[in-house]
Amino acid sequence: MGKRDAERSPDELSRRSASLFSVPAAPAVWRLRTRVLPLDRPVVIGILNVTPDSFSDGGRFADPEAALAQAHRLVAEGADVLDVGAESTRPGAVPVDAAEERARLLPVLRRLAAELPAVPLSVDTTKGDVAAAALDAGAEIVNDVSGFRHDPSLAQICADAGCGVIVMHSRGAARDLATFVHASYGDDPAAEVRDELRRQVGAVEGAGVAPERVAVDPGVGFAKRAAHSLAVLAALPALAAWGYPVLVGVSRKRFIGEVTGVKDPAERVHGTTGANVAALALGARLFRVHDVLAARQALDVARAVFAAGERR
Ligand code: PMM
Repeated sequence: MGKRDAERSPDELSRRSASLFSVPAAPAVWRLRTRVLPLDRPVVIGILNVTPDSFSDGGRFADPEAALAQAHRLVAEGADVLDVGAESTRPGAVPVDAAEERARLLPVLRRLAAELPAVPLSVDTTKGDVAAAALDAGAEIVNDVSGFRHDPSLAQICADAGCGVIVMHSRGAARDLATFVHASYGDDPAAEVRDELRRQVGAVEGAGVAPERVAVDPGVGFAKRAAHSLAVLAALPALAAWGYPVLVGVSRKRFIGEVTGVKDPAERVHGTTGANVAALALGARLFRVHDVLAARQALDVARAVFAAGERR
């Protein structure tokens, strides 16, 4: 049997606690359509919603010029990737048809690809033909909040394009995704989420997407009450152990409002920072956020602390 903690030297104890923060299975890179994203530093993904009705910044960047200005600001603040979405998942949001989604996304994606060529672009869509057009316009990543459940053509399109894919856990149809309609779990919500996500990843890889192009996301707030979101975050090490890069999207979400009592999503930045730093310690490497500057600084400092521990 091992020694009791009281018998360990302070050095031994701090080495052990530093190793709590290193995830052996974390891959070194994530392969995208035309490039490779290093994962040795937390990857900050800036959210660019070109929708009139996103839950926390709805409407502000629907105009392409405003969206471009916001994109430049996010990159100046330290975003490594931009995730551009044109369909809100907000409960009660009006569904957007593919033509409308393309019309909102493509002008912005084309301009971003030309003006910020060093920044990989992700498209947040559940529709195959929207993704195909976005990839043509320069996107490197497809981020599907349905976890490739809604459109059977999407995984094949991604396999053919060789793009990065984000497979997020969710349940139900588009209108229910970010609601509690399907938020019933047994004793171990995180294990249930992993089982379902495993199947979603299996389907994506079955369509021909290479494993090194896959990132996984437990889908914080999607068919999850606050307790479920906290449980899936706490269980991130088991997800990271699969060996795919792990993404979390905690930014300004309702569970943060419930923990902090902050009602206005735009004022949840400090709670978001807490969740992101905790997620980094538990194995996440990709962080989808509205407030890039806060995430960049907090995650870089947290990583520097963990790295100093690992060098000892
Ligand atoms: N959350 C939202 C939208 N897209 N994508 C991924 N991969 N993970 C998320 O958690 C996620 C997402 C909803 O938030 P928003 O309306 O503020 O964009």
